[in-house]
Amino acid sequence: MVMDKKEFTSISEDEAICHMLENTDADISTVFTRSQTLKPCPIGSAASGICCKNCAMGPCRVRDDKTGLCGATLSTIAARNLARHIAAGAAAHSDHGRDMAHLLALAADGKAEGLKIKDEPKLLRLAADLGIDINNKSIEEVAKLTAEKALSNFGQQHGEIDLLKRAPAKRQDIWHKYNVAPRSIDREIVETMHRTNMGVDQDAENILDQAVRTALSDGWGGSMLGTDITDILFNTPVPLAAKTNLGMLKADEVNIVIHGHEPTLSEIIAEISDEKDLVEYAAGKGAKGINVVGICCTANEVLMRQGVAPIGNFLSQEMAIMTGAVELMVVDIQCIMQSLGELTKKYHTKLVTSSPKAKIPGAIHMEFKEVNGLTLAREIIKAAADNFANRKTKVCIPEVKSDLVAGFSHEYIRYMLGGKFRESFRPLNDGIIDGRIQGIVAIVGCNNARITHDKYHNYLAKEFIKRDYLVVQTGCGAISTAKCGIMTPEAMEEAGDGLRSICEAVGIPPILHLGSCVDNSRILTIASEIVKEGGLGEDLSDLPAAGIAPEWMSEKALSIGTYFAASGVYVAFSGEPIPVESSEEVKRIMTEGWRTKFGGELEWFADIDQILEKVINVIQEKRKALKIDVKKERVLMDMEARRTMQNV
Ligand code: BF8
Repeated sequence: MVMDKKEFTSISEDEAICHMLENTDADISTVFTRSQTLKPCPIGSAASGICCKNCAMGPCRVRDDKTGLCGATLSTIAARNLARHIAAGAAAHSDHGRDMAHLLALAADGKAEGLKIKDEPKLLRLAADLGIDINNKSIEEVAKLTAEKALSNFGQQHGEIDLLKRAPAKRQDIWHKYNVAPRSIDREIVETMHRTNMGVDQDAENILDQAVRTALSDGWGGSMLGTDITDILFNTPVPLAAKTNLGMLKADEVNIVIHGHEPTLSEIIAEISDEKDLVEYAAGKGAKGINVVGICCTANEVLMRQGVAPIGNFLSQEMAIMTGAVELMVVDIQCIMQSLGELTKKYHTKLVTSSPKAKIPGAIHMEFKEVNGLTLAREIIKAAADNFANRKTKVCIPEVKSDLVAGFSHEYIRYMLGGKFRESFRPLNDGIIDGRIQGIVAIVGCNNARITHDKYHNYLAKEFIKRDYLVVQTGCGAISTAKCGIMTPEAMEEAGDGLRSICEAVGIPPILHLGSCVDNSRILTIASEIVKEGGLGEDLSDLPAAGIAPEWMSEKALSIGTYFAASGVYVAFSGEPIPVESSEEVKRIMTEGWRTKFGGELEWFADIDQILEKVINVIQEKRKALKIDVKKERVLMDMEARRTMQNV
């Protein structure tokens, strides 16, 4: 489909994407062209009703006061469908977390080629939180026990997942009071699938309570374990400078794109890509070097620890191939468009799948196993170099790139605020209490081809920092604002005076990149630490903080939004279709109902300015409740007056 040039800026805010669309043959199909011709199915909207396809008497499309053949009401169906989405999202994050725990066990046994434990203090902290006795044990023994305990959090039949204990005591009481504390990760996902099977749980609120329990098993379970273990094996991030966007591809080097979500193979590829023998191998094929770059959350993982350039987020993946400069794209799991298989046939790019869980027609499968990581990484790099001479088309790399600073973990935030000997969240709490920081807003999640690419992420981030809200980001949202050039300390120029004063003092950007989507668990940890630091209430629901997923598309985002709401945080989602639009009862349960029970809620908006206004109101109400809503003027010491007084 041929698009009008004027349309490009309404398709993406990213100049590099517009450049690619403008310079691509009209017969190339992309997610952007397909979004023009394939309209979303209206089922699910208030006017069209909702669809239940959980048994073969249907699918039943239910509207108004009608029911399905079995009598299922609109609210039951809406709650069931949402619960299944949440279970799928929680499964995706958690299965990734499980693989990290498995990897830790193998690394402890010396059976994970190319891997060893890099962050021992973090391992000891996780071991303590999992209740492991570390006395008289080697680091490998502790790692083995930690991995085993982490794995038991997935499959145990009794008790509850261990890391719930990281939440403030009051929050844990709320989860116990409403019986939503997850017993284990797999059990909650299985039970959600059971309860939403035909003729089982028919009470919308009860179904959504189970959805909450499942989402909590993701945020405080699978994702949190995934983040911690990734830090243990590959290092806890510290701030680093890097660059982003398609302009980071190099015309005269072998370009390898790592894409997906699992960090393991990609971390090894990035780490060894500058080894002499590999660089010489590439030189022998006519290339000046080996350039490893990333897309989506694999990119975020290796950016956070090695400074590898993210050349784009979810909607950039096809564009990277279309530059004609990518020798090889290696993908693992999640958010990988099937269109890549067909698209790579038109270019010289080799598409390599590496996970046994995700094969793609048209791709070469080179399977990653923990025992072959290093060997496979070498083979992949050499396969890319072998392909350098096969570039078919004229290379078209947009000259678009931006600087960024990433790599903020909760450990580093404590350190940067208090220094090595007095690390603490105190200065952050004080900044919030005295009003220099009005609140913390997490702007996270995907891109969605139904919304102008990156537009809402960038708009909201700029509007919030202007008003003195500290913005924290993960996932594709983080890559969006990085590409926009506002994830640098210099972006403090765009921040309000209060936030700017803190950014200046600490030397940080007003927007903090906290990592991949699994790393949303870092936000839970940071929020818990802020509460424990004192002065901002006793529970996560007291904090002047909120979460937004302005361009969401993945089921994983629904799980994230739900675990934040169930942790006491106000969450806003934008975009259409809204999955529960047709049921007023379900929308009420997720707003008023969850607010009453959990102190947080998940609300849907079609309009981005409504989100901005609502989030500001919610945070200002929290400030009022904490009695910190009056902005205190900071009085600077008058040294001359002080000297005069001392002389009197
Ligand atoms: O896990 S933000 S599009 S890449 S789902 Fe996917 Fe969404 Fe991007 Fe990372 Ni998260």
